[in-house]
Amino acid sequence: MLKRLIQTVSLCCYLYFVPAWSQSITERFSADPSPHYFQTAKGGQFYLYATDDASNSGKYWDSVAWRLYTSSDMRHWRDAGVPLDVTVFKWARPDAKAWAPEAAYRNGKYYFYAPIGGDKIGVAVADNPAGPFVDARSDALVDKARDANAGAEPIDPAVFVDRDGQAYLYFGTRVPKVVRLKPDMVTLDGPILDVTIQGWPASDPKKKYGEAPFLHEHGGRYYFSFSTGWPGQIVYATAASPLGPFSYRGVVLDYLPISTNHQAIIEHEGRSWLFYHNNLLPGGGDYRRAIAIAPLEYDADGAIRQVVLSSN
Ligand code: FUB
Repeated sequence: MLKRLIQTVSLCCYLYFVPAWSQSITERFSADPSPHYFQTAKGGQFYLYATDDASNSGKYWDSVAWRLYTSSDMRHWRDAGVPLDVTVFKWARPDAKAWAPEAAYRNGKYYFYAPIGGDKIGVAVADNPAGPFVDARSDALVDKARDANAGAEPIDPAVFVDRDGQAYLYFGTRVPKVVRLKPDMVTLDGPILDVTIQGWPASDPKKKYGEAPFLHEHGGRYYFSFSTGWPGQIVYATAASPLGPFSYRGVVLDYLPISTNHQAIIEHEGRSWLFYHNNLLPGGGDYRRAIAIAPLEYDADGAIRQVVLSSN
């Protein structure tokens, strides 16, 4: 009881004194956060890859470049510019839309998973998390026209590397997909599978998978979070394996007044954080989104406590 009271008070103080954390990270419109803590020869820091809403038309998510932000403390973020754009992939149209990115580290290399044009996912590689990135293949890693069971819209890649070294790629709208990656991180290993989620609350027909799959592990459980659609509530399910089957558990973040949402969850130095996007920057809206961060907490039974925001 005392522990819970101390946690609640410290969280309230935290939110009161650092309101910007639950608002917008930067002054630039960006969305679909992919946050990572990477250790390089220069030391460790956070790298946040994003869809760049500041360079889209304002009428659609039609930017052709991704954006990178860095931070040593998650409070102060530096705009580190464009880590890559779609022209890195010679097989892609130069005007193809660049959507929700993902990054991963393995064996001294940094990998960037790039959904392009709504029907392909490319993968680029670099020696440094800020780039320069080059195409790691000569074709797409996932291609709707080529790969069986890639789904109607292979977008929103999310990579999870398990403790045993096995890497998994999650992606897709409307039907969540998962496929193993080979240790090279740039080759699919086996068939693309549907992710199974059981136990949806029958009372709520809006509870269905939409987009933004994300997998993390906590306390030996695998948490599969995602957006329910357009607009999207961020919900989660858990399983004993990264491949599922997952059981629906509850809401992480309720609907915000914006057409999409897209989350990521990271743990650093014993604390957990939810990254998402909102419309709170001046001039913000469905195509002018802004990334925000909020503390994330678990109950003793592993349930995620719903994040309740003071605004939006
Ligand atoms: O940024 C374009 C799309 O909006 C992303 O792929 C989805 O996750 C949604 O946030």
